[in-house]
Amino acid sequence: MELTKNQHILNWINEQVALTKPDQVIWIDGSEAQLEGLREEACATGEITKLNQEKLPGCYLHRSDPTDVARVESRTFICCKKKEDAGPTNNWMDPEEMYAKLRKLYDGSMKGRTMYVIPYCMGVVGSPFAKYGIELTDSIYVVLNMAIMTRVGQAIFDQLGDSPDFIKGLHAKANLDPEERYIVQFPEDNTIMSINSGYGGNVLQGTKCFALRIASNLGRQEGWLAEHMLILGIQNPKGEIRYVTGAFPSACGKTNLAMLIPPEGYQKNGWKCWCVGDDIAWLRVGPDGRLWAVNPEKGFFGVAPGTNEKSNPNALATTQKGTIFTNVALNLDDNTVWWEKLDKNPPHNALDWKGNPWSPETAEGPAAHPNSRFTAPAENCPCISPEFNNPNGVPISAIIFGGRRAKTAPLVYQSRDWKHGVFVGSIMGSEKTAAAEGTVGETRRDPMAMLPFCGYHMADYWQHWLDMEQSIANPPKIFNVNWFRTDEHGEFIWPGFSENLRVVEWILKRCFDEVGARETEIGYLPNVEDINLEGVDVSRETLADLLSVDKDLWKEEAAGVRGFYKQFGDKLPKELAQELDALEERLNA
Ligand code: GTP
Ligand code: SPV
Ligand code: MN
Repeated sequence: MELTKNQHILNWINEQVALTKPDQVIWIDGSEAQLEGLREEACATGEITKLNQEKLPGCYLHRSDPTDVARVESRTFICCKKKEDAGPTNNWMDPEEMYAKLRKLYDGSMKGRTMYVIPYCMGVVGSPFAKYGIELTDSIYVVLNMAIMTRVGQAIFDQLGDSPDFIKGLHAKANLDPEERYIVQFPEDNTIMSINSGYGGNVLQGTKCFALRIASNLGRQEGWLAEHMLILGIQNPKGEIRYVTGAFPSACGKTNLAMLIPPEGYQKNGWKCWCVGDDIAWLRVGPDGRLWAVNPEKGFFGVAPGTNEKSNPNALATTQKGTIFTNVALNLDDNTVWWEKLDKNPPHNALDWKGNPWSPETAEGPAAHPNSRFTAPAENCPCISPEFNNPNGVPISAIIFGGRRAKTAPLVYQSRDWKHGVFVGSIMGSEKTAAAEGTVGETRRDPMAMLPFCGYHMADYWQHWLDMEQSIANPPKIFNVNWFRTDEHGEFIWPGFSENLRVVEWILKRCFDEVGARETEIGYLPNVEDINLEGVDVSRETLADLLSVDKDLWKEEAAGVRGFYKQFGDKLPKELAQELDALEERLNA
């Protein structure tokens, strides 16, 4: 039954139905009864498997097609009228040409299938910052995931009333042909179309497609920022809670930092951490001139491998009910899930992520795919912030950029000012992970962790960041961190995870003028004695090493950035060109 009389919505849906020709259309009202019916149906067809309901109540396993296990950047497009507006870092095609190509692929693609109409909201429904979307999909998996990741249901139609102001999304699994896979954003039409995929960020359109690629365009027009950032609240022994955001590339530690549990000594002294978000932040200037962040999502689509009782107990606890696991291993003995580094007891009677028999003795590959994921409700998280549903969000003291760098970047450094901070974000580099297709380990530039998610010209995006300075009377301070420096054996030097709070503590002290720093060529670095090492097995010498700046490596780095900047030509903001010149001058002095 139709859940709205909004003619803009009804007309658009009628067109998509005429194109894709589903056998039936089901409107998602957000009720538990309807979702439960869909879970049963998906279990019956094998699309999902019900897990041990005593150990993992409300949890299910899904295996995606083995050719469809990560975002596909090579098949992701920004289709605006002018190629120039998409910029050199996005794939582009003329919108008319793309629509024509897609129409052929979607034509009749839902014959024999059901179309589900998912009304969803990014942000708190009814709040001034909320944005609405409708995703049409032929995948129950997508419906169930969207119901965890976003606010779904009748309330969205009630809010929309007769308004045409919603993001249109069409998703069809079609035949999952990787050669005909398309993830397409039409920012000028507020439209998203994805086809021939059933995986994560490709198809849960509220997340990367909308809340980053489309929303980054809206933010530019409306004067705010849509960012690939975690949001974390840090409560100190005085009871003050200070908030930071962190932009690290995919699979570089956002979820882990977002759910950090303070080291024991810190806990004893009264430190607590609160998770507001683990992947996406929408940032706006508040009436007080500070930058305020909301998390537009309602759940976590987190990396499973590496998540364990020690590295991220909060994430593990979050996944113990109402969670959908994708591409992890199935332990056949007790019908639970397993992934690499969950514990030291891999199951001996298991199915791997492809559904093939797996045991540690005979294993030829990992049990779980390196980009296997959990989709878990944020409300399950033991450290979810009381501000999670606050429509105004939380005020941000620091913005932290970071990536995986084996050598170059020190553990932490602070930018000299906002402009230099934008420069630091723009030159972010990271070693590639399994979160996207391609060769793992290669270093690539990933400005602000937004390379795959910026929905317009990257140089215009930097200009927008620079312009924001004018409207933020009390801007957050900008930092860069690197948890991933390695020694001569390739082992991580810094223990990371909980211990990262020691670095965040220094960052917050800098924001509130509570600690000094030493000025270096690349920015302000901590004095070695200013990072608390009590209760952690890291010596002052090791810390000094982690905080060292190798000028030769940085000269190479600067040259690499120069090469990277070249592709932006005249569009590169002059402030960033000047920052690069100044960095090189300091290094050569
Ligand atoms: P996306 O969901 O893809 O955006 O990833 P993310 O940025 O949320 O990354 P996540 O927190 O899931 O971490 C990815 C991987 O990095 C996991 O295997 C973690 O165990 C590992 N990791 C996270 N934090 C640290 C750290 O401080 N040190 C080390 N060595 N590894 C870390
Ligand atoms: C990422 O790759 O940054 C993710 C996973 O968070 S996905 O939703 O698939 O983009
Ligand atoms: Mn992400």
